Amino acid sequence: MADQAYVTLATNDNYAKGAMVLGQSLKNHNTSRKLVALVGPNVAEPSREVLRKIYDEVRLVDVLDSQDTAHLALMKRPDLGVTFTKFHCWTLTHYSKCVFMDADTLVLSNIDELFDREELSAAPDPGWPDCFNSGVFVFHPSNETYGKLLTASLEYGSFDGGDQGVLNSFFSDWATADISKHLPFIYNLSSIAIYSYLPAFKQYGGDAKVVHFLGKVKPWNYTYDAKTKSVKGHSQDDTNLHPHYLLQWWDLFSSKIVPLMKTEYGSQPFHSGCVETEIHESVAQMHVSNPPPPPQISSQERKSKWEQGQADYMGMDSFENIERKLDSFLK
Ligand SMILES: [Mn+2]
Repeated sequence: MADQAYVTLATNDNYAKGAMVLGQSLKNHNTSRKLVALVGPNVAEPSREVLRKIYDEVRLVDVLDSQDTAHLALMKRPDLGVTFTKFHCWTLTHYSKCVFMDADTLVLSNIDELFDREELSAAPDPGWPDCFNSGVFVFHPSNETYGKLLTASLEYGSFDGGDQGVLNSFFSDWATADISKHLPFIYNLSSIAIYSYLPAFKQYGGDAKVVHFLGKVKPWNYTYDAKTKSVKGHSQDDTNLHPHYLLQWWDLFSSKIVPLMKTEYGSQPFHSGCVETEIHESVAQMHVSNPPPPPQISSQERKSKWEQGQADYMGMDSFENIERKLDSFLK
């Protein structure tokens, strides 16, 4: 087991928070594998120190500073910086097999059985199920594969601008060649899928093992009141994060991670996102007070917004409301 590891990537201090929660969630579920965090140069030293407390190995990946082909590749395709940083996971050749997990994922139960799978195993992407989602995948570190991935990036670019596009082009037979490389969806459950197929979520959601907070707004963009255990919305709420998983993320972050950050940051300020009602009463009040109610929209308008993927997930189209409606149909 010592030659197998979970690997994640944090490119800034926000994603570092995600990586901290992810690592802690893997530990809470007693993984027997090693934990590796790749960090970019923009992650502050106290954040790296917190990561070192949770992860067995924290590795700085500075593509700009590297003497390898990634540096050359980056000069030709500067837009693919984060992608090349992610591909560095293939250079961890002191491990025979690894599971990569995005920093915006959260583990809900032990998933060590993923190491029974081979490269490249991943779950379908909810938006285009013939593509795999690159938020969770099993791979074999290899400098040769790493080199080929960089070459492929330069040659063909990325059809979605990120690593998922490159990886799907590179492992192009994933959809058809070997069903054992299709991870069940419960290893990479994204909220967007919950809303697009709610009855399936009601049927299978309880088996979820990994939640992936896909989309622009991430758990760390919210604020959290630990006293009332409530998550407060983000003003530009185009989010589709499931409130139940969002709360789980914040519960872990506020109880296990924030204390570590307080120790490492010391007198240096850092953004925890936690609302401390007792200490800064007036400031806290501003954070917890609800935003003004949105103007009422017609059901036609609402329908077209929904169809454009702009559901009011925290309000009228909240999971609870949809569930209530669905229950009334199913009765
Ligand atoms: Mn992600």
